Amino acid sequence: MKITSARVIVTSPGRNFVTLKVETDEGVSGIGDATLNGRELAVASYLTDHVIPSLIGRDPRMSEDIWHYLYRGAYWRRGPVTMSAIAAVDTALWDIKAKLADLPLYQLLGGKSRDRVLIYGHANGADLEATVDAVGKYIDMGYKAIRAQSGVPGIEKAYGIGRGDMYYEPADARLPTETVWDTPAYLNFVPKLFEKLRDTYGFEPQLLHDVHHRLTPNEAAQLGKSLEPYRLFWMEDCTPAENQEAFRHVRRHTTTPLAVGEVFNTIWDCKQLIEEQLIDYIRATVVHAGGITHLRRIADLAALYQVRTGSHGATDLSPVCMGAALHFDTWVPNFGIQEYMRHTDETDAVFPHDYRFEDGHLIVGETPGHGVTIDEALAAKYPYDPASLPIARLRDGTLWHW
Ligand code: GCO
Ligand code: MG
Repeated sequence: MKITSARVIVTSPGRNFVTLKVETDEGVSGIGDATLNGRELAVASYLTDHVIPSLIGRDPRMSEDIWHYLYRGAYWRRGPVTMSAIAAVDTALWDIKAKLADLPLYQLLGGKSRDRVLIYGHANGADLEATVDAVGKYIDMGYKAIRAQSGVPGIEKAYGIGRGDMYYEPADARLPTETVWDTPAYLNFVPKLFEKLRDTYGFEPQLLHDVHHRLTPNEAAQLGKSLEPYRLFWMEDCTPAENQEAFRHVRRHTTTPLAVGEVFNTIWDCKQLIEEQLIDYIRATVVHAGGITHLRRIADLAALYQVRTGSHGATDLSPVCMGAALHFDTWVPNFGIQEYMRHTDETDAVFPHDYRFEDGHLIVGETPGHGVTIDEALAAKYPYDPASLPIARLRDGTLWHW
């Protein structure tokens, strides 16, 4: 059996997505997500110019060997562009493999470890009251776990208050929008938000919060401590994680659970965080961390240290990634939670899929493969629409972490 062709499909049904389609001489094809928000064409070129020519003629069932061929064979290892490209190939090959076996993908990983996948959605509001109302709406929709982000008095464009209620869109302009960040204003406000949320809704809903890398380790430790009475499910990306040792300080000072990893590409980015038990949840996901083959390595390492998974699932990860992630989540023994921001109707129409929302959970489909396809004729109607993620500066102009 051989790969006969592969191509990259760039489409923008509501937002940009990059998809790899792999075809074989047996008529079975598979697709993988390769979307890297704000850097889409870099991955498209990496695939088209460098990866696809080396795939033609290979046996698509040799997904492990192909993974290592693309990882080691490039000589230049790791990085978001390379690893998103490898992920797209890997996801497409698992899709093909499962179709050949006539099984839903989770069966090839080891079968179901659970019937349904706990998910969390994003409740956002321009101020405290609006955020409290937004959380209430998610509770009414059946959500069991909700991430709360709010506008902060004194900060004009706080992180997390994007366009759209049910989906989240931070890439808002051709060139990065400049936002201003004020750490003291934020640290004063966030505990008040969670106090109000617990007063209003009690302790049953699981509440999450994303700091989006904005704090120093000591500020993160302070915030974690001040949020302890409100028992968060997690505090996410509390400080940048390039220096994994930074989390020692945070960990030492707070029992608020820590989640990190949406920008990680490989097991090397999280090795120390996991081995020193500095985090509770690892947020690496299929598309940015080398596909199912590599995410499985990360999850297995994490399992040794009782770290659970909590994969990234913002709107900028396509339904193809979400479908593959749900097969992974349905299988992975040390599952924690899955982020789920919905897609627009236009996106859903371009990527028909068989997973479904029910009672605060997602249920994986039973279609052979990962259960997501692409309507290429429809995709062609939505040309690429360049958009960048914002940047953040401190009040004095210093470039900060967005
Ligand atoms: C999250 C993330 C996203 C990112 C986005 C960048 O937790 O969902 O922080 O909202 O900002 O995926 O493209
Ligand atoms: Mg995040």
